[in-house]
Amino acid sequence: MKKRIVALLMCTAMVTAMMAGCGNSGSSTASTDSSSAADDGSDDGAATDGKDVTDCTFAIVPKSAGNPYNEAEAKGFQEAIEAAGAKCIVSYPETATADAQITVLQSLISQGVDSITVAANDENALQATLQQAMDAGIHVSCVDSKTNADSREVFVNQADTSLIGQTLMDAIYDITGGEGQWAILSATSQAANQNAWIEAMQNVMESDDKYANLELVDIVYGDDEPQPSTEQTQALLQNYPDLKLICAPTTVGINAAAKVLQDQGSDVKITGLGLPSEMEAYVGEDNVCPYMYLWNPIDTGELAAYTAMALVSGEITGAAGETFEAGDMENSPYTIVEASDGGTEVIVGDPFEFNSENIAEWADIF
Ligand code: RAM
Repeated sequence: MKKRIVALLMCTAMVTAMMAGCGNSGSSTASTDSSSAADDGSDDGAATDGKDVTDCTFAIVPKSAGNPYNEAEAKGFQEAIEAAGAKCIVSYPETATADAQITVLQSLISQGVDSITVAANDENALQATLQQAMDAGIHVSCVDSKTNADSREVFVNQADTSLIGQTLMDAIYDITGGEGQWAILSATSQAANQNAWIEAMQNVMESDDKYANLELVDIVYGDDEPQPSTEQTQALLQNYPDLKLICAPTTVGINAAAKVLQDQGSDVKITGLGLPSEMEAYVGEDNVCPYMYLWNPIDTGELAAYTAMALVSGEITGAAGETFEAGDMENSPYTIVEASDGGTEVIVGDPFEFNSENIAEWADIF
């Protein structure tokens, strides 16, 4: 996992390569103006290939505003797009709901952007709107939280879903000593990423007797908002006096829950996915959160930007097996692979453990 986002020196080379690829394609629409960038809709749903990215506008629609994770992701996206000489629009929906995202998506379609990257608040509810975008020649990809396979060209997945499930279950097993009651504090009930990780955790539990003495007593939803997450944590503590651990696979939830546990002097432990900058005060062997995991959200946004640019330039179509360069990113070149939902994805890297040894240095970064 990369520590610092350095100036994207490779960008110039990449843009040059993209422009060259565009010229070679024979179907270049390099003169497309960013203010009227959507094509005329004359193609049959497949987006148009071979644009010069420096003439194009790339939009990112995160899950919601006011969440530092989403802001870090958008920052990585914006920096890479602008370093390539293209235009970036960051459009936050008002709430972490599909309806709020549809409003934002409709506006981007009317503006005629060339590419939309969305962190979906619902796996299926955006389908009609995203289809409308693709029909208008706009490239559609996902980051962080995916839509179904029909509503995207490719998904930029922060880490392999099964690996996240296994990693979190290993942490739960280790911190509880392998037995006792535990609960999940998630984001919204519709969040595709959290739901996939929860399912992956449940699959791990069912796949091995090793986890037989761990009892998952409840899954509650704090809607990726601090106050509801706080209230849900308080309710868990009240409803399950024998609770040993809460796992929150959301940066908002883990932060809110850690504060409740620390304020109450509770013996219940927390782990999950958290931002080091928000969790520094709670992470450590004798603290409420012995250790937790995440990845670099800035890198995730950056790879989403390179993916969107490669789609727009015609370098990739989003098909499994395609490979593309992503500037100076650690694992570049990246290869698109089959996803378990029948679509495709590109994986940023592995989940990373944050503990008392490394939390301070990462807290300065995100
Ligand atoms: C929250 C959001 C985001 C997720 C992280 C781990 O910030 O739900 O989608 O990826 O947690």
